[in-house]
Amino acid sequence: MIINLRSDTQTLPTSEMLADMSSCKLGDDVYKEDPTVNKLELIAAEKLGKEAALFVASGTMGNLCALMSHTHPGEEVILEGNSHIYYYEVGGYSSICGLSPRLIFTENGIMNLEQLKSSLRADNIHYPKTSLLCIENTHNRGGGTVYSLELMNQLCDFAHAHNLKVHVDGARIFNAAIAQKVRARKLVEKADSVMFCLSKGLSAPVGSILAGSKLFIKEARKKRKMLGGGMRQAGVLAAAGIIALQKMVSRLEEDHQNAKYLAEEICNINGLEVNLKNVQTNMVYVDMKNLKVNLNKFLGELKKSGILVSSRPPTKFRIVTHRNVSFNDIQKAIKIINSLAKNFL
Ligand code: TLP
Repeated sequence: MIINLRSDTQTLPTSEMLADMSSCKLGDDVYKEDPTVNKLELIAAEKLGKEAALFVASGTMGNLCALMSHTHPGEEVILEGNSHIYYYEVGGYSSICGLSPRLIFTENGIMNLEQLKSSLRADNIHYPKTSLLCIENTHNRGGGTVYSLELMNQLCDFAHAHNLKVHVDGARIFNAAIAQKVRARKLVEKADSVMFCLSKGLSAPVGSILAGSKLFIKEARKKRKMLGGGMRQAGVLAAAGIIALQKMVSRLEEDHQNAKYLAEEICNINGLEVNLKNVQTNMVYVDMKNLKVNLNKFLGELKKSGILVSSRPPTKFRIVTHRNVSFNDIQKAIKIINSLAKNFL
């Protein structure tokens, strides 16, 4: 049996999702005539406390539409140095949006107000115009770390006082909300836009949401079309998204508990290290630098034993807990990781 801890993107749709996907009402969403997509967008906007929302094919497309709608080519966007937009989105901020990145490097993905302040340069003939700040909450490469409500508000207030817009890459915004027991809409209240994924811990098979003001979403809809993301009878996908939003949010807490348990147990395994401080949601980054084996070989052996994780070279791997991995699976995975690590001490 495979225990797939590679990512929460690996979740499969629930049977309720599959049933609704085959029975929902459909139309052409490019004409805004798909009632199921329209319903999902309404529910999503309400959940995020924004005027409007747009169903997009992926988190990457949602972020891209946001960047394109908030900025103009030649401008500068402030990003955390390990952010998904910078690191994993094929450089679309540059090649498609024509933006230059101003990076803030942090220890665990969480930038503070001082770092933001010192990254923002005074107006000068030599510099590009800085027009956007992106905040990733939770922060993936930071370890699934969380920006607190207080910090979100501070960063947004500062950005707005300096005429920047704020976009939240909230692929896992509900994990961030649940981890600090606040409502997601509160966390993004001051942001101009937010993207979140239906296809991660929330278990929908495909799709993300971009939310913001009516005017912003009108622009983003146009950009989505330009990118080839006008999806016609997309209600078949949106139907699963509705269940994801209505029924799958509160169970994320279980994933967080499993991640915490797993992290603590891995800390007791000789040769493996986890920075427990950064285990705040559903991710665990494990450092195997003290084992006498290279990362590829170790992950290959894990795979042979039925455990899938993500490689984070040079010496780390990432484990993500989710709905399709039970507590029982977690216990099995710990045993397998433990006995494998022993071979390389
Ligand atoms: N993250 C994926 C991989 O791309 C790394 C994962 O397995 O975690 N923002 C954040 C913070 C993300 O973690 C991801 C996906 C995205 C955006 C992009 O979403 P998709 O994959 O739907 O384009």
